[in-house]
Amino acid sequence: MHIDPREKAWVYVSLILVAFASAVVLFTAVSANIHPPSNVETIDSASLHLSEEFAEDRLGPRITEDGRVVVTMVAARYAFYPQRVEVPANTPVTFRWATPDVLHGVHVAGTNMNTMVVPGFVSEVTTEFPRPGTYPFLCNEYCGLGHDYMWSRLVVVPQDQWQPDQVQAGPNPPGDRGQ
Ligand SMILES: [Cu+2]
Repeated sequence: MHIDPREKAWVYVSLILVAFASAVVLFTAVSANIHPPSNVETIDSASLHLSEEFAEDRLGPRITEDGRVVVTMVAARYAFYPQRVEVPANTPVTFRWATPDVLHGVHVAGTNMNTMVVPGFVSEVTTEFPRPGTYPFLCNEYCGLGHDYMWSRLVVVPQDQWQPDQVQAGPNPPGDRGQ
């Protein structure tokens, strides 16, 4: 088979580009520990409202026993609950997400907080917000007719002004808090 020498040259160029891109992905994954969020944890979507962690009165930011900031949220058609969440700036914040209905995505515009929320699974992302301010949570997976209206607020406040909604007494998930 005859291949034009110039075409052959461009085949090599594109192969080199693919090899280079793969090498960069591999290098950052190994050296800087950069990975897509990959928390595999299952949950029964149909009974979220009865679960220890995702029941309505247990959503929102909390401080765990070992001092971490954890925000439990539900993505449902068509909002993120709670609809306003306050977190401290310059502090690692772990978001834990579940959905009772369909596939959603969560993106906090202007930050690197971004994950899919898949029915049957708990999504977990840990990130830090360097700049105080108000950011929208936006849904970036089409989830139905109200998808356009699916958003809520994240308020990043300076560390010394932040108060958790709840202080967790037990291990994660919170378990029975004496009720
Ligand atoms: Cu959605």
